[in-house]
Amino acid sequence: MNSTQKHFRTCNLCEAMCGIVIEHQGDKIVSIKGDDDDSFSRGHICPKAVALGDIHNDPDRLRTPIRRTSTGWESISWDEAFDEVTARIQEVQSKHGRHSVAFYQGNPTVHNHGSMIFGQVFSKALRSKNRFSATSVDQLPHMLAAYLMFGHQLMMPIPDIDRTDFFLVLGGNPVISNGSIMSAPDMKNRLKAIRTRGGKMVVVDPRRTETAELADQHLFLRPGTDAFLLAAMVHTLFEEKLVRLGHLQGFVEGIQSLEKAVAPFSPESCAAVTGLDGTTVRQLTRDFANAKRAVCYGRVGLCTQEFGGAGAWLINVINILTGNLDREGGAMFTSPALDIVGYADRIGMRGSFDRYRSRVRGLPEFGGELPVVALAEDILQPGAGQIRALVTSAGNPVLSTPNGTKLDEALKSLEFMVAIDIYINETTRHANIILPPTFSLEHDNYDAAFHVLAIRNTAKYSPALFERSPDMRHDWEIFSALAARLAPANGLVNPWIRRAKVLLGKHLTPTHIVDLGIRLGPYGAGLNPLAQKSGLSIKKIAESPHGVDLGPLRPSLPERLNTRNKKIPLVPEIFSKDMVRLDEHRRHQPADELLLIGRREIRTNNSWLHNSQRMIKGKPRCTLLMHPADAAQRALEDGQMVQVRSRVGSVEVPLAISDEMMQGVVSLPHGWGHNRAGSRLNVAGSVPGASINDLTDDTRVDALSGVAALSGTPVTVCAAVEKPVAAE
Ligand SMILES: Nc1nc2c(c(=O)[nH]1)N[C@H]1C(S)=C(S)[C@@H](COP(=O)(O)OP(=O)(O)OC[C@H]3O[C@@H](n4cnc5c(=O)[nH]c(N)nc54)[C@H](O)[C@@H]3O)O[C@H]1N2
Ligand SMILES: Nc1nc2c(c(=O)[nH]1)N[C@H]1C(S)=C(S)[C@@H](COP(=O)(O)OP(=O)(O)OC[C@H]3O[C@@H](n4cnc5c(=O)[nH]c(N)nc54)[C@H](O)[C@@H]3O)O[C@H]1N2
Ligand code: SF4
Ligand SMILES: [Mo]
Repeated sequence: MNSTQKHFRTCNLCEAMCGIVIEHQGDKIVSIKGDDDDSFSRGHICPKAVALGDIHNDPDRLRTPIRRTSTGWESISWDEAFDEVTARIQEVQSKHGRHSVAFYQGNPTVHNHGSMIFGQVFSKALRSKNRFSATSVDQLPHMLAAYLMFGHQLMMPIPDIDRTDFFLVLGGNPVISNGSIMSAPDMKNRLKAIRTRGGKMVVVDPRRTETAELADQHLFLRPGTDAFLLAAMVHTLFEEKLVRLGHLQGFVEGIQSLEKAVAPFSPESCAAVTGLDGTTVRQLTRDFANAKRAVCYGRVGLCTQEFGGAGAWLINVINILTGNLDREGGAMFTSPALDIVGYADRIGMRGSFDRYRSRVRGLPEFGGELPVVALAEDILQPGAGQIRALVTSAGNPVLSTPNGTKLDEALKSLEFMVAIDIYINETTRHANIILPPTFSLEHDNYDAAFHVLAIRNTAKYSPALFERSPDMRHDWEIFSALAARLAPANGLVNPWIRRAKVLLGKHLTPTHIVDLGIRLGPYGAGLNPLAQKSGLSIKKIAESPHGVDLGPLRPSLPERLNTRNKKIPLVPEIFSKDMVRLDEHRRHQPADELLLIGRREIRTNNSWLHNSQRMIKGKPRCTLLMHPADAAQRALEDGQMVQVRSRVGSVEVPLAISDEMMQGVVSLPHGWGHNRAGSRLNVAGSVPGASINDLTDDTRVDALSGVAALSGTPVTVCAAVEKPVAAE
């Protein structure tokens, strides 16, 4: 019998980067626990970590490429799969043009340095402008604000929660999500520590969340109105002379235009829209401005709304006007070992906006991608430039993007679809071919994205735990194989491709590329072989299996700014224009409907952990939360099945009555709805739940940024109609 061995690595399921220790006997996992010696997580994990083992061993996980036939799926070889995929893509591109093949990348891409780097290589080889990703149902507004204000889409300021005295949270629930765009393990204790050291936390959310329960103050806000609250706060900062730029004084531009832009938004004039009275908003603003070190932070609930772009911009504005940007305990920038931001000039990843638009609705491009709310219509509506084929990778847009039913229909009409995924799920079941990559424990890991978005400067490298079987391929190898086949046919006109081709020809892995980046980064010794011992490299980082701590975040402005004049424009033009739209919106009378918002739950990870029994056991969690008064008004009882209906569809779910909801607002988690025929998710299918995105509306969008407006979807709720029992 094999002896038990210990393997240390980072859990790559969410953004928190917890250190884990996996005890195993040969290829059998004995346990997955928190690594007490990890420099960042100090032993903390959440209940999801064990799902790494469950997915690894899941009999439903695909291990060879499969092709759909009239009688079901058949296994095929990698070469056959690559050749067929390339031939079909080329056929569609030559018939209908390059842009007729679209590409969608989902969330796990960012948790895998291989797919992050080589997904780009593939995308360049495809040469289609119809690129989409989960960004446009997520953090797009923050990236847009970062691009326009700081000159780089990834310069999203990170709340320095370990040192702040005042943490203002809008539309985030870090106690459950474990934090997003503020990577740090053990979020709950870090938040508790703010109060222990005499600081304050205020949560603004239409639901009294698990995070709100830990806060000093929780404010119920009408969904979709954060931009009004924030504009009113900025208005108050000016009116009550609370603006203190401090150390930012010399490099902030446009303060007068800002004052003008927020002039119409007194707290009193916004009260009817937000549901928060003027006195409360003024006091909140004073508390924030007078705190020694404060930071304002907004996440998914703030981003995915009709004024998501304005909301993300105003958060930066508040941190700047109170002198809290780029200072300890405020909103700071990382100095990561792999400094993607610092290389901006060299690799040209600064960002871009509105260089072209989506075909049917004319929604703006951001960072080379179009908003995913446009995907279904761009497939369905005939005409020049129509999308006729799709490549998906690490995504499940049928469950994760608004009006999933419409996208589901659209996918059926494609001439060809290929999915790079480990499961046959609600989206990939439409593919002609599925290419399954290795899963987490079979490849090495360096969190190229999340070290850039963390609350401390840290670096950690995890080697693969298990050797993949020879007939498996990593995500990056799949992308690389497809790119190598596609690029020559697509003319190789793009210099990127030429460079990529050189890379592909050699045995250059994504880890080599990361290593090179680290050596050339702020802690590296460059390429001088004699100096290698003194600087960071993957090898050096790997010598510390519990991670390398590079210290707390440090002030870095104005040097780190990527704007041309090294100044921060407080009011980029598109935002001042958007304030006019915001002002007009105020005159819209709120309809007498319930407003639907989302939620996350500790044992979920978007749509894809439900095939682990341990993640779904217990009482049903896909329930509609409703305030007692709203339930009484509709004569609804706790636990009964209700029908929720929106403009685009309806679902049936059990009702859970709770005063944690704001009156007039209901909440349903996302990522459920595993009842669509043809998926192969046996465990998930046993507790399917319903998909909130069969209710969210693809026509609801932030017209400025193109992010989906998921928050505040108008719905009606009534008792579900008993289905008549079919006659024998
Ligand atoms: N209503 C509503 N909708 C939402 C949200 C919400 O709050 N409310 N949240 C949004 C957010 S923030 C996000 S990020 C999106 C997520 O949206 P998506 O990324 O589209 O969906 P996921 O559920 O994360 O699907 C991930 C897919 O990747 C596969 N996968 C897992 N690991 C790997 C891997 O290593 N390689 C490959 N190739 N595949 C892998 C899984 O099997 C699964 O099919 O959902 C969004 N949708
Ligand atoms: N357990 C678990 N953890 C996860 C994930 C998961 O699916 N499950 N997903 C991961 C991903 S991809 C991401 S992006 C992060 C997201 O991380 P978070 O943003 O922290 O997660 P959410 O729980 O979606 O928090 C959104 C909050 O916004 C509130 N809200 C909704 N509408 C509004 C509004 O209009 N205004 C305001 N102020 N609040 C509103 C909701 O009630 C909710 O509490 O979580 C990550 N971590
Ligand atoms: S908090 Fe995130 S990184 Fe930590 S164990 Fe849970 S899923 Fe993994
Ligand atoms: Mo996300």
